[in-house]
Amino acid sequence: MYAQLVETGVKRLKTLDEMSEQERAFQERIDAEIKIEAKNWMPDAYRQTLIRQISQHAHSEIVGMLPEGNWVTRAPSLKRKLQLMAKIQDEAGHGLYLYSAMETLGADRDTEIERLHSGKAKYSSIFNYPTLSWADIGAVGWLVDGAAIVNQVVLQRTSYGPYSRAMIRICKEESFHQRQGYEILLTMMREGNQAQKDMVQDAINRLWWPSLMMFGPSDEHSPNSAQSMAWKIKRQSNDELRQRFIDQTVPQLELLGCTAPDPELKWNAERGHYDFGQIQWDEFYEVLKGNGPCNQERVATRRQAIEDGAWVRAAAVAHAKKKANKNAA
Ligand code: FAQ
Repeated sequence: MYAQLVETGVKRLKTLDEMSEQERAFQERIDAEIKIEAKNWMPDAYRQTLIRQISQHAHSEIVGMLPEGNWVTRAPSLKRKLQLMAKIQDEAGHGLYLYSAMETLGADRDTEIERLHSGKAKYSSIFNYPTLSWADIGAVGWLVDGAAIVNQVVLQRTSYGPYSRAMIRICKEESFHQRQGYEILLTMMREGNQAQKDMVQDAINRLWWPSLMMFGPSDEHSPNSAQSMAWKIKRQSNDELRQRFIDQTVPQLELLGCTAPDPELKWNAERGHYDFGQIQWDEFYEVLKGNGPCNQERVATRRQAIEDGAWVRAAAVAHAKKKANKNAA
């Protein structure tokens, strides 16, 4: 596996002969499926790759709360409002586990959050699309959480212990999110009027392709994959996971009685997978550059939240200090 990656990797990887003794011992530990823990020696590039991926992942969870928060005040019933609020709170919790996992690598949370607020740090492209109708909340749960789960189930086996353990906990909660989203859409399709059914199809039309983009660029254009696979940070490639997501989602789409906005989507019996059309990678890279429909709004909202919450943080610190002084006295 490693030798093959050395041959085909987008970035050339070091061969075992080119590695230092420490690097070789590290790679052997990875190959033996022994988790790397915070106190273990690790190559600086491994540490930096994890800080990059985990911080982007944490930012995605936190920014991902915003398109859903848009519908809390307009949820169609008390039950739906409670479900949505619980889901959004779960996403906040996921962000916190992930920032904590990132901190075990020596990264500073405030610095990374500042990078998000200055527009330098990435977060998942999907959250730069708007949620225009209630059906979008169903589609986000079904498609966006569905794609996140396919990616995260594999990350439970990632080589870095704290990230892997955070993923195990997160995956348990994500499956509830996906089901509540699908149930919203199923209810609209089975019990709704024509306008509500049209809303579901419209939400799928807009969110289908951006959900497929969540898995990242195709393997031959993914600069980080070869090294991340060799270090077993990533266990399956972007394209493999995208295909798995499509294969498991199309039957659910059919059960809804809806279609995907992809005329080339069809079962290929020979491959045992669905074939699908060309992803618009220009759009993906534009969103990454900050030019998606909601990039500016998302970052501005996060910045405002930090400013608005300053007094709460100050009060919490003052309270903690007072308590510590009292205990010391
Ligand atoms: N959006 O070489 P690769 C969720 C960047 S959680 C933005 O393939 P890599 C829960 C990539 O960072 C969703 N940027 O990179 C929820 C890299 O940039 P850099 C988040 C993207 O890291 C649901 C460059 O492109 N999940 O949804 C994207 O090996 C509902 C080259 O790409 C995770 O973060 C993208 N879609 O593979 C919350 C999972 N794709 O830093 C609320 C963990 C790629 O070199 C509501 N992350 N880029 O400048 C991963 O598995 C990986 O980081 C990938 C990308 C697969 C996302």
